[in-house]
Amino acid sequence: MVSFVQLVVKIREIFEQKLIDIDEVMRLLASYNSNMREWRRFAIFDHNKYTRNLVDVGNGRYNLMILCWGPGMASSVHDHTEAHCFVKILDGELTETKFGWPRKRHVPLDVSENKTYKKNMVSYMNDDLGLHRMENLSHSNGAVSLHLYIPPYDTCNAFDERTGKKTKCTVTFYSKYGRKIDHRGNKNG
Ligand code: CSS
Ligand code: FE2
Repeated sequence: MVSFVQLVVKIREIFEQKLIDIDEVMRLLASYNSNMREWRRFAIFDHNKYTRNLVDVGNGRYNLMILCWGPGMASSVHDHTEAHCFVKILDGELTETKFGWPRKRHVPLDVSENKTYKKNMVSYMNDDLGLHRMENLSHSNGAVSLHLYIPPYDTCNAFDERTGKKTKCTVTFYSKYGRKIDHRGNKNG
């Protein structure tokens, strides 16, 4: 069994290799049994919006962050700009809704899948699988998730669910390495 620190170190080791083995990363993330004491210094919540908290950038090939979702908070519908996206639930639950890419203008996006991830479960997403939204449907509990993006993910596109209209969004951090940064976190994504 790995600790959170060992997990971060093992992720660094995996990304010293050139090729990414998606199953290997999934297995590694799944092997971590979430322990709040180990990651809570990164888990900084905000009342207004879910937060992104940077944990590690490794050798520059990826970024690893903890997202904190208050009750009812959701991401936009977004793409992953050619990055692999792994999500491991550290606490609470998140529901993912997948959509197809917009086919025509001014038409609602098609929902392709809906799945709730519970503590310790791992999901994988990339642009070939379409778009998604992540949300914490709980009215009372927060959720905390660990996100690994390869390559590092700094811009993305958000989509209006009703019209398919696309807007650019930037990915910004609420804290880095456990320290809050002084501007307000992200707007979208
Ligand atoms: N992409 C979203 C979270 S769902 S993968 C974000 O970073 O805000
Ligand atoms: Fe995403």
